[in-house]
Amino acid sequence: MMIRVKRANGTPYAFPTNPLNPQLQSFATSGTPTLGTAPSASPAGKVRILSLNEYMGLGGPLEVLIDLTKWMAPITEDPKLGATEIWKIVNMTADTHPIHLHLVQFQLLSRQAFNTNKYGKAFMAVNGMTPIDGVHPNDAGKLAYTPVDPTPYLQGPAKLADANERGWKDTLRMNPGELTTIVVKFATIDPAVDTTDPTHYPFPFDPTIEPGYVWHCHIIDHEDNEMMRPYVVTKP
Ligand SMILES: [Cu+2]
Repeated sequence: MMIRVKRANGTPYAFPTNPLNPQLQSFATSGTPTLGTAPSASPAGKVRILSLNEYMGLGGPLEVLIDLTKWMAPITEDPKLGATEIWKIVNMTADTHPIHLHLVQFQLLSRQAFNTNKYGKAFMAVNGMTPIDGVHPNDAGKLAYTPVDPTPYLQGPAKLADANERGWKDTLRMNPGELTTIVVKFATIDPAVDTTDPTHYPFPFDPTIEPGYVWHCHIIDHEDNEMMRPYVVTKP
């Protein structure tokens, strides 16, 4: 469903522009956001390869995890304030997960299927099968998650966003057997914030202070069963 908000006098509402987020401007003029495909702007942002995992026991799944990593393990996502990052999230589980990032809004770039068997084997070869807690080596002798690039395992064409998900999102469904790629700028999308003022944060507050933020699956049984990770925004 599309909702169009008009002024009281009936004339269309003109979106204000935001120098930090030109996508918002293109959304206003074209009705559809035009997304960049590479990190841009200063400071340079990272491309991160992340994963959604199910830890299986003899009787079925025991835990769902992000990066095969438990909630209490040290922080692995540390974007710089104001940076644009690409997050490639590989869903290795059998379920769709509504993934939610605190603090920011983001946009969907694409979804693409991957060979789950072959990718799973490559992933397990370097990360093992048991959760990583950052303290005790898991069955691959690891204390930290090692990203495995899904590119060699992709299948079929990349799919663009559905019509109902072409705006700013704070939660997005990530389907099983698919790589979901999002673009996220660690800045506000609120055009009322004067982001050209050098004394101003890209937010009306300082998001780099402790304890930081989280990103997680929004299914309550999943988020309460470790499908959640802390992240921090660092000073550029
Ligand atoms: Cu979930």
